[in-house]
Amino acid sequence: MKNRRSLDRELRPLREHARRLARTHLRDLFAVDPDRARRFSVEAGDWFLDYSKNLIDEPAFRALLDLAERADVRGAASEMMRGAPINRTEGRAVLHTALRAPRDAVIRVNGRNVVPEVHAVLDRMADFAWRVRSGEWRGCTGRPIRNVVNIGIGGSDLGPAMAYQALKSWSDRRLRVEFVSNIDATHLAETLRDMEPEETLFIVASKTFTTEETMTNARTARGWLLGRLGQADGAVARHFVAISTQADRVAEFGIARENMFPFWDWVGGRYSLCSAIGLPLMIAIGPESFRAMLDGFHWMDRHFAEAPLEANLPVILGLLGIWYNNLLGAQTHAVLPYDQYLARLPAYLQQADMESNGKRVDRLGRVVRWQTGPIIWGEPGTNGQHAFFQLLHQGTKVVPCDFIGFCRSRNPIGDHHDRLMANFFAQTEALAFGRTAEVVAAEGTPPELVPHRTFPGNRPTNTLLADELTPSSFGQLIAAYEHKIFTQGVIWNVYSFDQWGVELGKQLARRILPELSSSSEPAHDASTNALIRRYRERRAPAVPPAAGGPR
Ligand code: G6Q
Repeated sequence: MKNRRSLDRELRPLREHARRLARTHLRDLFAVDPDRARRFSVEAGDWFLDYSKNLIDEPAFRALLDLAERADVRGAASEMMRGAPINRTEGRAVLHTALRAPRDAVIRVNGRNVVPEVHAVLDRMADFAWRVRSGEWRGCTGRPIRNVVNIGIGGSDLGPAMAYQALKSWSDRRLRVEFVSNIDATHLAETLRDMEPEETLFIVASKTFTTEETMTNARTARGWLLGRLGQADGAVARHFVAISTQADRVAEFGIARENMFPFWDWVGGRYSLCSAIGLPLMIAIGPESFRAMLDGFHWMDRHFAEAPLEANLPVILGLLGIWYNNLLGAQTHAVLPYDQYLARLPAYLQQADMESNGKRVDRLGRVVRWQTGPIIWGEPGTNGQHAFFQLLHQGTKVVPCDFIGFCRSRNPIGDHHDRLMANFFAQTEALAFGRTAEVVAAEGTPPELVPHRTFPGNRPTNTLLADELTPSSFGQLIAAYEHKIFTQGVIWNVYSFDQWGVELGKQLARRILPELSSSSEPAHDASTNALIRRYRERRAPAVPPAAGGPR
């Protein structure tokens, strides 16, 4: 990838467009161009993106495409997809696209084609998923598995947890699938509360197999299982499997090698859903639906690599994000899925986006003089409408939003879906066009209320619409966001695949942990010392997991 000099200079040609468009209104842009909705929309696979309700016009859009051209987004994508070590601060390739490549693809890391290994693991996962789903895989007392509990955090949790919820209507309802991530024992305790250990399978998902939260939860779960079954370590073989890159640490924990599903250091945590990290999802929805999801991801990978920039859905999403973030002063970006199944998508994208592009130095280590990743947030519609939409419509901040919806519901009951979608369309219309003071006054509104009831409009939105939420359309959507994030990282000239910013807090926590139960003076700043002392005075003694742990 090119180490470019300065984005500031590259943004110059766009600033004039931004100034011009900041003085216009979406109402005018639509009025002067009857073809606008068609001109600013694109179809990619199952997805239709209407981006006409953005504060852009043809010259501004062209200038954005030029920016992508100059940043060589296409070259950078091809470098990533052929296995170059683009994660330079960690010295690694970034190959989540290889996880969904077809069997006959050839993608080399250090000269070795990784595709056969990827498919060998997928086949093993499929075999295991089938055995659990069919009841062939049994617990140590001979009972079939009814509960699957994934223990992982961050990238080893958010992806499969979000996807499981998204594709729940494709899942085997006889299985209960849960995701435990928080080191707060409440998460594990509440999850295991009504579960029978004989029917419970734990999946310990950790790339490094050292993550404090995951290992603490895994040890407590093991204590719970062995304590409740009154058995020795043998039970672990029937009730624990692992997903990791670290075979030795997995073995040390007591999980047999044949019960470990590997992945590779060229898979970043937050990009790992398509790897063995997807095992709980595969068990839930079955190997066939999982493969359909991978095909969806792969379809979008090809589109990103091959479609011209002006018709490239992830590139367009990325450029629009740059437009607001770097030229029109937006600080945040809302993701608003109008589908309850996608309720966790905003949380998932928070990690994908903010951990990737929440960076303050460029690829040469210099502090950047431009804005990088935005704050991502959101909730499913229509819930958000009764909460924070007030600010979107009448607040003082620009919040570009992605509205994501489907033409058909997986639960076509009564007129729910039409009502949901009427709101979906109404919101982007209201945000774009608002309601002028004149119209509000003409409706007979008392003059003193007119300002309160006026909607300025001119608030930008993307509409992403697909026919139906399927494993494939879901895979396409997630891949589109991955590549949007990649596009932006290239333009901001930051390294999107490391996350050093999570380290300092972890180190300090390791130092503080022994201080919480010690009587010697804590050695921090005055505020932290006082808080630690206060906690010490009030803390309760711990209960050992096997004795009194969960339950
Ligand atoms: C993701 C991050 C981070 C990671 C978790 C879990 O990109 O690297 O969220 O996934 O810290 O790490 P382990 O899988 O190693 O437990």
